Amino acid sequence: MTNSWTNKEQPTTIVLFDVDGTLTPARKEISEAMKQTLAALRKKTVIGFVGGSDLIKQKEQIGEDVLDLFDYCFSENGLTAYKLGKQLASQSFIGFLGEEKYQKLANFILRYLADLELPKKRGTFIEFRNGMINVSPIGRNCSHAERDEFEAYDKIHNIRPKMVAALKANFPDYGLIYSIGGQISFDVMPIGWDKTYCLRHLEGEGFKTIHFFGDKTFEVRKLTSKSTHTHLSLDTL
Ligand code: M1P
Repeated sequence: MTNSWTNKEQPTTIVLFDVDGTLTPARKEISEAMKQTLAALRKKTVIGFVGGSDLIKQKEQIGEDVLDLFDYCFSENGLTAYKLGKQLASQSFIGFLGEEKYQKLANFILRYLADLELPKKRGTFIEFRNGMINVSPIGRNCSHAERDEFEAYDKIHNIRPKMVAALKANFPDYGLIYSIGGQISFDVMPIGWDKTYCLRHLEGEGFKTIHFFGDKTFEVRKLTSKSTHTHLSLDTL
C-alpha cells in the first residue's frame, strides 16, 4: 500500500513518542534540543506523540504550536487526535460509561480518598478528561516538590496499587482498565483505550513500521496488523 507522505525519506515509517518522561521530564517543558531533534527526524519519517494527558497540558509542555510540530498528535492516548493539525473522530469516557455508572465510580473514589491518611493532600482528586478520568490521591494541583514526595511515599506504601485493587474489586463489570503511568495519579479508561488506542487512527494509512518510544514500557506486544513488523510498547496497565 502507498501513502501520502511522499515528502519523507521513509514515508511508511512512523515514530511515536510518549510525552511525560520521554519528550519532557514529568509535567515539565520540552527542551530546545529535543525540539530540534524532532524537526530533523520529521524530515525522515512521519512523527507523532501519544500522551495520556489532554491537549491543554501538552500545549503547556511542548508549546502552543504543538499541533504544527508533529504529523500526528494523540492526546489522551488518541481519544482526541489530530493529523496535520486537523481533528480526527473522537469518543468520550462519559459516553462509554453513562452518567449513572460514572457517579457511582466517582462517589466510591471520593469516599475512599476521604478515609485515606497521607502526609499531604492538596486538590483536584479526580480530573475529568474526554477519554478517561485521572485519579490522584494527593491531588493534581500539588507542587513539583510535593509530587516527588508523594511518588517516594507511594513506592513504600503502595497507595495507588491498593486503590486500583479496590476499584477492580468493586467495579468488576464496568469494562475499565487502570494505568499507573505517572508520579501522583492513575488513569481510568475503557478496556482498549490505552496507548494502543491511537493505532486505530493509523489503520489503512499505509505504515509498514511503527516505532514507539516511552518510559515504563514493560510489555511488548506484536500486533497482528497488515504491517510487516509493527511493534508497540505499552505503559504498564
Ligand atoms: O504520561 C504518564 C501520566 O502522566 C501524568 O501522570 P502524573 O501526573 O501522575 O505524573 C498524567 O497526565 C497521566 O494521565 C499520564 O498517564
